[in-house]
Amino acid sequence: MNENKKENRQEIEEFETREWLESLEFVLRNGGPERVKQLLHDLDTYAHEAGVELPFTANTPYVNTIPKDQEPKFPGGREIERRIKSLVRWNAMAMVVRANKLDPGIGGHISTYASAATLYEIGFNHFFKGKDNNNQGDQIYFQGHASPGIYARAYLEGRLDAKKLHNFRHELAKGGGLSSYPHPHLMPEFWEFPTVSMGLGPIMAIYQARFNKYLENRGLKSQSDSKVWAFLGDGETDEPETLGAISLAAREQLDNLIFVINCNLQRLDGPVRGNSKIIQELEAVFKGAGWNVIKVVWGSDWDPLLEADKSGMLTRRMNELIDGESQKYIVEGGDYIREHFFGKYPELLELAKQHTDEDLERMKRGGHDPEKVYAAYKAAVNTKGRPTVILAKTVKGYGLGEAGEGKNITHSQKKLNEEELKEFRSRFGIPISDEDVVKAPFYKPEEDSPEITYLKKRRQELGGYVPKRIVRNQKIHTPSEDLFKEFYEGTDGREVSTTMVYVRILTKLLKDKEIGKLIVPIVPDEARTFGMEALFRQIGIYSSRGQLYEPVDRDSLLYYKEAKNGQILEEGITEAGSMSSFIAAGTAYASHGINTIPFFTFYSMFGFQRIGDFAWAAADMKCKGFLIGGTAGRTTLAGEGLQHQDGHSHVLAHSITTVKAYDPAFAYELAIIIRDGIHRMYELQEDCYYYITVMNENYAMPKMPEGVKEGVIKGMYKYKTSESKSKLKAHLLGSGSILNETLKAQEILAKDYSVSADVWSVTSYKNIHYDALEVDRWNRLNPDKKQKKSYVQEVTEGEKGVFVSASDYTQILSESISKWLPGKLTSLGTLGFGRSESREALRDFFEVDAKHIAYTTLYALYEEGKIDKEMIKKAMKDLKINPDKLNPIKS
Ligand SMILES: Cc1ncc(C[n+]2csc(CCOP(=O)(O)OP(=O)(O)O)c2C)c(N)n1
Ligand SMILES: [Mg+2]
Repeated sequence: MNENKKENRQEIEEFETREWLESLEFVLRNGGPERVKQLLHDLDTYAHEAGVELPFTANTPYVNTIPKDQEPKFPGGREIERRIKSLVRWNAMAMVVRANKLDPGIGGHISTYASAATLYEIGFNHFFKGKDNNNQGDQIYFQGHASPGIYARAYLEGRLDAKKLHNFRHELAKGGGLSSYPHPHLMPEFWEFPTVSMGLGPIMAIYQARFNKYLENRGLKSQSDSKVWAFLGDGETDEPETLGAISLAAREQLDNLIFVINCNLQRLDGPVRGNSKIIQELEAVFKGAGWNVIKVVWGSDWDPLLEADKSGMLTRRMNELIDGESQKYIVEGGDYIREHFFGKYPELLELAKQHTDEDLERMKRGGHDPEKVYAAYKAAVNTKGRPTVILAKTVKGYGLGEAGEGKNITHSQKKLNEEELKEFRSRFGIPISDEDVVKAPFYKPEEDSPEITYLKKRRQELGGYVPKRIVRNQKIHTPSEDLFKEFYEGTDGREVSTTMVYVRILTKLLKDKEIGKLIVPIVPDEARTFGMEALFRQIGIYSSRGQLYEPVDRDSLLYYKEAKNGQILEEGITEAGSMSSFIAAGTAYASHGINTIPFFTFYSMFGFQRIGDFAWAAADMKCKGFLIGGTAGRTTLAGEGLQHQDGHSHVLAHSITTVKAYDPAFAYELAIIIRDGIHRMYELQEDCYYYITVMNENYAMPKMPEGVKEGVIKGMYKYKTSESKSKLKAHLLGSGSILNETLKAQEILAKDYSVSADVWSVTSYKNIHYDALEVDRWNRLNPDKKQKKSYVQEVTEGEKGVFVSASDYTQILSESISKWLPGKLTSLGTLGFGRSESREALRDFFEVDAKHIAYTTLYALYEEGKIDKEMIKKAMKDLKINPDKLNPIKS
């Protein structure tokens, strides 16, 4: 094609495009959006039939979803809200800068909030509902790194004083400080949801919104128009947890859920998607999942340009833009924008002619424009039948200017020099003198100033301040001992597993008049593994749609029953999702004043190991309930091998101070622990949750001996004193089903080696260890007072002989209590990788079976000089201990 022809062609195409667009505009004006949709659909079909395939795209153009003419009228005072926002910005910045001046390296974040200020302020002034007057209120997951802005607002509201702000990140200072991020554990009257481990907030918000509907559908809570808001970073969407459950939110039609993604295009190290566009990527993902997507890309100053753009070139240029370029425009300024953005096409240069470079530089992104953000929120709260995500384009470090606006270092910026402070002050019009500005003082106008009056009034009208954690549940009565009696009686020789006992306890609790309806059984597709399938029919599986099909097993007694008021949360294969439900149910006592009691039952290896970060967040949130680790124990779960056999979840649970962890052996122990758990958490209102491992080995459950309840709860008690009166004395500590191995060892030792060994059941090394640490500490700090004894010291006082422990968990658990025992402890456990093998072979391999326990006891006595070498050698032979066997720790 020669140059002339090419130009000609181009002209024709431009003319053609213009004509088509004008026709479309005509149709839109006369026939409305529905007619346009129909026409485009027909065109698509026609093109398809003519062999023209349109590439699949879930994207709309890179412009605002809500066109200018559909924006609602902004009901607020633009100017006063801008002034309030500036004050919050200043104080948030000052808080971080001061903290770092005082204590370099203490950290803090300016840039996240700086980018999100408008997103929050529109929420605070117009949408977020509080819980005053017993309103249900909204549940708001604030982005963790934006906490300085949330504190700064609470300061203006008069909820936090300057001293508290001064002690941001100095929580141990006199009078207390402010926690770095949202932590209910540290600020229980302020924060509700811990969000700073990225990805946890969004998925917890999804399951929270679903749980709210569950409560409504089950009649436990009245219907409300409360919303769950989750504010998150664009970089945060890389976390698998963030996007991992979004299809559930759409499937469940969670129109009570709103995600606001602050697309400042940057994460910590640099751009989120320098080479493409994060907003477009997320639009496609959320749309594909069935969400209502609202893009807020451009501020109002772009509207006249878009309107004047008859050729569609501006939209085309916007579509071409990539995030790396957008970021560069912020740093470079107006002339650069003119040259590189508008300069690409002569039409656009022409379009921008009316604007000075300063104008171009000042043209806002959508997320900084209150009217655009208001329009998006308004549309979101009115959306029915699906969740909404708002993708708001912002600038990281907005307003920091040279100090870090849009720069790659901005995330970690926490110091501003004098010039930068002055610039910030002037830009946001804070009345602080040049002289004072270097000290970055906090600034709050008088109580009766228009700003404070406006802000307080708005919050009053919206139901009070947020965030605010309010606990408003009533305590419940622990079910009576009658319910548990059958478990104290034993099984009369019938062989059952602790898993079966657990399911029976759960079934009985579900039938209890007072608490039955409050129980929330949660399973990630493992109900049949644990023998819980009878519950399907009995209490139903929750489904917001009921059951629209006839289940294949309808004729059977235990059919798969889904129901709108179903009680079980059958989550499918998602431990993260199930744990999020557990957290929603276990914190409902606070968020809704409803004492739901979750029992989340899972494969123990896929619990703490898989979702440990959630377990930590649950404790931070003061969550209650029972985590039940099923098929537990590295040697008790036979056959499944390395990836399934759990021998360390109790070690992981040990690290969370408020978790009560138990590894019970017998039916009565389990019953005592669960009853005590309900009592502590829901009657005494202690902030803790339980982790209990249950195993699948069947054996006869003994009758509860007299006077053991306290020991079961505290963590250990003597279960069986040896009948032998031999001087060779030993104590065998056993837990879980390995307790049976210690009982067998006790017999071997008495019969064949004249050793008198007492057997202790240890239900919780964690409890014993924590108690001993606490007593030691008290003694250390109170040398003048009468020194105390820890529980383990009390119960073992005066016991002679050696101690040998064995459990299906790693050695470190029992070793944690060794220094408080009156004799030397040798610990047997299951450190190492699991194997696919029989239970018997596994116990031999890990050296936790009866013969290894007996042999180890004899060796310990030999070490003490109580028996001679010959006897040891003979025992080794008789007990068939192979010294050359594989070392489980190294193989
Ligand atoms: C699980 C987890 N990994 C890493 C971090 C450390 N971290 C804190 S903020 C941040 C970047 C956040 O970027 P983005 O989500 O885009 O938020 P922005 O600050 O830009 O709003 C990182 C990596 C964290 N808090 N949590
Ligand atoms: Mg970001």
